[in-house]
Amino acid sequence: MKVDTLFRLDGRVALITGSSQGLGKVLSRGLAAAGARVVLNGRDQEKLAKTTEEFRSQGYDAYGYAFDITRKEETDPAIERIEAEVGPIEILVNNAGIQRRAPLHEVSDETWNEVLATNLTGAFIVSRKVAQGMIQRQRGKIIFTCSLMSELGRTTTGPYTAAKGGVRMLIRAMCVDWARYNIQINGIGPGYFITEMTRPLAENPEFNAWLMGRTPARRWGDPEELIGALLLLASDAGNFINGQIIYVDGGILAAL
Ligand code: GCO
Repeated sequence: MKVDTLFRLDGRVALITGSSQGLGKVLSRGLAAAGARVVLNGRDQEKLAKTTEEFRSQGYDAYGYAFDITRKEETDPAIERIEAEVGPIEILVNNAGIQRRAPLHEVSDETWNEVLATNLTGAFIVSRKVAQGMIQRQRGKIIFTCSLMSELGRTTTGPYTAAKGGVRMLIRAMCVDWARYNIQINGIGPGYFITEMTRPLAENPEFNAWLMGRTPARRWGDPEELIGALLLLASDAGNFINGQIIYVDGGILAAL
């Protein structure tokens, strides 16, 4: 048993959606450090180019493809271009997501549709296209960035909670349809990590006090603490793990 290479991803092409900033950028750096050829994605061309250049200056094999995962007419051709120009996608991380906080009775149709389109439907659109090649090659890894809201609600996060709950069951739906093709579909469930999405919460003393009491580890996570679970699911180490979510949350889901 060679455990020293079990978590390596040398030469494997990994597409990470929503990766020009936030958790997606950190996850991408973890995959690149394990040897993957990382394909970064975002809607903002300038921000994406800056992050891609940053990765390359750090010696990583990185590429940037700007497309909006909610628009099939952009996503399908972009994935075809990636597979033609970089190589077959062996690892897909469905990370792109948005958060819109408001009491549910004040949520507009537009906000609801925007959150569900990005956090759930967009991930399906990308996965369906990438899975076509994975099914042909009889191998692949699809990993979703889930959330504590895949399991529990928090006030003012209704659309996000509904979408992330849907992601939890989409993982299982893909598992039962695609595991037979040697495709492993799983999720990582981040607790609270300080990113562009959560910074307003981190800067709120009342929220911080609540979170420190609610988290058994009594602290925010460091985004790099997600890399271990990610590499387990993205590498051969996770070849018989399917339909699961690994929570990296400092114990929040273990506590009332
Ligand atoms: C919130 C946050 C959370 C985190 C994360 C927790 O408003 O409570 O945005 O949703 O982003 O998803 O797992």
